[in-house]
Amino acid sequence: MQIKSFEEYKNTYEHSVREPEQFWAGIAENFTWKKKWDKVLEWNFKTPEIKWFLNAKFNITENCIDRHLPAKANDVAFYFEENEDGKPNKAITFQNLHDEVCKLANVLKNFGVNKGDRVCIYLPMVPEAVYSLLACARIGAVHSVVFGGFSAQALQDRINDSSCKVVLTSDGAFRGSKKIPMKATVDEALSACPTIKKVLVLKHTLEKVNMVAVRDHDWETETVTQPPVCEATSMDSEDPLFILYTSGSTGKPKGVVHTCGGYMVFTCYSFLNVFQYQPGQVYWCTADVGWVTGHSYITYGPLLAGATSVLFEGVPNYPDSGRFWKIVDKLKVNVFYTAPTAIRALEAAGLDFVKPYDLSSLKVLGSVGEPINEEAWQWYHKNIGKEKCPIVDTWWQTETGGILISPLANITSTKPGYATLPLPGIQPILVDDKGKEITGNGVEGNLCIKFPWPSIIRTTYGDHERCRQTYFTTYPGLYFTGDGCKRDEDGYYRITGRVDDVINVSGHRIGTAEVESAINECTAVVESAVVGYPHDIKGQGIYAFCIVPKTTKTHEEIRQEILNSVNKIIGPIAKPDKIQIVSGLPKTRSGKIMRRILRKVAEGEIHNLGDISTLLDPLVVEEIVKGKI
Ligand code: 7RM
Repeated sequence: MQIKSFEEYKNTYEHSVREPEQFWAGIAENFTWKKKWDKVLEWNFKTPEIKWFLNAKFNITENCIDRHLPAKANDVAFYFEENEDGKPNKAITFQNLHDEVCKLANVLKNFGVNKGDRVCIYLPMVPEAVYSLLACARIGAVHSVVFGGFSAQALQDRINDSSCKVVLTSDGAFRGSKKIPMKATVDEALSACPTIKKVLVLKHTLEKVNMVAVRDHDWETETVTQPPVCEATSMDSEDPLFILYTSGSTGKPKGVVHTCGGYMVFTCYSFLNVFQYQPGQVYWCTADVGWVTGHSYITYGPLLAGATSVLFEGVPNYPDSGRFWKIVDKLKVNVFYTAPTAIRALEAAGLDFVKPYDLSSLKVLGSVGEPINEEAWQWYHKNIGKEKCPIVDTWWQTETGGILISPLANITSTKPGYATLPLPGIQPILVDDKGKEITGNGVEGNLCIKFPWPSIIRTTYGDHERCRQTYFTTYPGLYFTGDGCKRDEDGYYRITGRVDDVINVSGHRIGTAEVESAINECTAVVESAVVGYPHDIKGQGIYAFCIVPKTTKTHEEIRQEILNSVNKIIGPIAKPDKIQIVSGLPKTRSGKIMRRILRKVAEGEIHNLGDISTLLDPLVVEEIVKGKI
């Protein structure tokens, strides 16, 4: 499955476009199927309906675990590095992983979880989080992981949207020097989640928690008594594997649905090729399982490839900003995959945190989540990779399931800021705002993909029309990514950022509409408009313009109310960095907020606001510019 040279990449790519079905069937041959497919692909981007490896039967966990046991039962699947530095290392072998996943799968079965049922996972970055995803997959339950930084309200919305039956959680989470409650948040969420029957609670921070009789159960007590075997449920290729909620430009987050077969084939193939992982190497992706990167490149991709990974519970700057490099040195990490926001934060902390550690084990560096600026790229290349490690700048989305555009390590020559070239099977196309294809090189446009790949989104949970509307109607016949993109003279792709109302804060996608609706819940605020602005560390920060009528409250009191409301409705990750109180917003005569103007103000481009003549009241712009924070 691994491409070995640029020549081979070009030939493989050409083959994958000419004969996609034959190409992907060849890749799919590398997995263990109980029954092979009758047909490789059926697709229609209009409805949309996309099916890969039709009627094939298998279970992804047998491919992640059981398949490796004869040769590597005692090889390490995960090194677990705790939040607290200096704890003895926990090494989890493939056999251990098998046993823990089976025990947990048995608990889920005893809880009445059946194939197709939804299970919500709300856990910190502990091995049990990985066990949870796999235990669901083992019995055909659909996991819906909710990132631990989301609030009770956000958790409740997600549980109810997909009517989950069970929640897997812990007493709390460590975050640097702090302990964060999780069970208490679950309790609050469950005050209005009628479909939840059982809650399994892991003891982790050892904070006292409230256990509701009949509903809540202790993790350890339930799992220890289970046999370490559990037959893997036979799944159809197109049975759902998981739901993962993600933000878009409008409305509430939508549940992106991925299915078993195509997702398995693509995450494994992309993992092996992008990182050029070699047997025996140690791979570390610093993402959280709450995001798609943690699904595809901590859990499924590496395990399918039989890789040894690092699982890290902590944060980059605790106990100090050398933590990542200390772990790289200690575990002799060969492949390191992180986000630009972390790189920028560690760059700002200074080289004194890098110098004490031996980073010579590193062979490949990766970046994901947002555009990487040239300065961060160079710092990473020079100070971490010592100018000998390629940087794979991997572009992809929750909806794409896996990496679509990226260099293949040591095969594709890299360029700072460029995701470079599409993986085999990926057919990107740039279109103008009217949907006309922009051909040739040295051009820029909206990034679309014109042919399905195995791990493309299948639907948005419970609302197929929303999936169609969001991704397949803007440019009929194409999957629209929501990203702007350049194709340079060499045909290399450079993703420039979202062209819709989505803000990317530290690699986390946040919809402006969601933040606005949370702000508008404050009684003091009558209307708000939220835009992104360039932020040195986070990539983008959140700037909120809020209309507050005459009040006796101070600005600081109102600011606190707004922050509390966002924290409560979405979570701390969506808190605005800047809040400006205004008496009006720039609107067109038809009442549409002109975000273009607000974006410019937030960026500090106050002298070049463009045409404001169509505004209902051009004077509000003057006031907004004067009040800029
Ligand atoms: C994997 C992930 C997706 C959005 C996507 C882009 C941005 C991600 C890159 C990137 C430039 C990259 N999934 N994005 N990777 N932009 N270069 N290498 O992040 O669903 O959470 O976000 O993130 O805007 O549309 S995601």
